[in-house]
Amino acid sequence: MAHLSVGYAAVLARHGFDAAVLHSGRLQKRSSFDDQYWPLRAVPHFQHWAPLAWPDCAVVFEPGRRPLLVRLRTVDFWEQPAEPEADFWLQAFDVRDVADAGGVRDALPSGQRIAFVGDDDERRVDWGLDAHARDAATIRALDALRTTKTPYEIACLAEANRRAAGGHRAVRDAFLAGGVSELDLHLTFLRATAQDDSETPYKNIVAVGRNAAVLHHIAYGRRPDAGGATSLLLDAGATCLGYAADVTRTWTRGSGAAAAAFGGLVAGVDAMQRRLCDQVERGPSFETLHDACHVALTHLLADIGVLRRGSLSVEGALAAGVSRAFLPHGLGHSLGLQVHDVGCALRPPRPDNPWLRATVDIAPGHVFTIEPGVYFIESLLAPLRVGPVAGALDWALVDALAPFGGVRIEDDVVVPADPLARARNLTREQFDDAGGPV
Ligand SMILES: [Mn+2]
Repeated sequence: MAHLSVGYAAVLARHGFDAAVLHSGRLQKRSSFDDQYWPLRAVPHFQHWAPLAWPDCAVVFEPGRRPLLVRLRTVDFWEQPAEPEADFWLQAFDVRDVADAGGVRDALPSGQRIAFVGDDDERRVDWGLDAHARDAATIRALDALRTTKTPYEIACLAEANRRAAGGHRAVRDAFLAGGVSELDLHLTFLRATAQDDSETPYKNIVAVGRNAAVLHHIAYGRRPDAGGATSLLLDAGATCLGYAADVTRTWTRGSGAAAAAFGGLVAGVDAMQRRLCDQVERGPSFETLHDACHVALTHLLADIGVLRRGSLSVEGALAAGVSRAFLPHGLGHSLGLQVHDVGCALRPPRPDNPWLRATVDIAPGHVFTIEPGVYFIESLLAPLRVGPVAGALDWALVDALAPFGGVRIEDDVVVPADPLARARNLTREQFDDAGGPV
């Protein structure tokens, strides 16, 4: 908290503010035709101070004073927000509980240059703050305070990974036993991690077989699988005090040549992913690592026979976009209070890396996901099938692997301060299971 106070004081001074008022967020209606609301997704800047997901609360920060937490505790016999999972952090605050929105406004400072930190402009107006209070440059500077994680934040991310790992183990076992639907597996994850669906850091991706080629497959199948050779891609996380784990594993099941070949692909992506995690070090830009991933993937495609040996050089395959047809998304992204965290994509990626979410020069304390994959997405493969390098690919093998959808392996890694040390892998230290044939 002292660290945060120093950072906020410097940003406010630089941008001409005397204080900051942070809004926890407002409940969003599920439909304007009804009076039901989504659970609150708190404003991450507010959560940076206070892991509290209650609507319309405020943190007031004034340099040199203890931060003030204004909690809106309405008397409501319909619902009450959940208690936070811990309350040790309250010691750092002066806390004022108020019973209505007017009470929140009365508790806020006035007559100073105040920065409003939140995404709800109506609330800014309600709270009597003028339009200058909402300043994009100030928000960007506050975002930058979240790029480098403190030991406390890394401990939260590690705990989130421990929780997610338990869910992955339970889902793996249920999938390998067979006879379950994607929805069953999703519910298995929620039960094993004691999370409600709205509490997971992002919607679980649970994709059996061909569905793994839909990168964000969340329309879960209801029918139990009929057994036989197939795959499961599970991208599912957990949180600790607002901090997210983002973890993906891919498992295969069953026998036969295609299952064995897909198992080999999973093992190959796993080995490549481990090497990429070991290359996470201070200095180069994240985009350099993303480029290295495409070189490694091109070699992997040749190793498993998708790219015919001797048909095309690595450079030729890269220039023809072969690896990009199998891996359209970025190698990873920054991780913290947001699953796609702030501060690491201040410059846009090169045009040939359109979906890359992190371009920053890698520095100690940054936390990234490393999540290479290989997918059989027909809309991306179709141009290759008829293009100038079509003959360099074994399309019979591609078509045999396509029913398995794809593979992604994703860990959360911390960039070490020591240039000779390996990056800390928060996921593997909890869960060293990458899938592969069983
Ligand atoms: Mn991710």
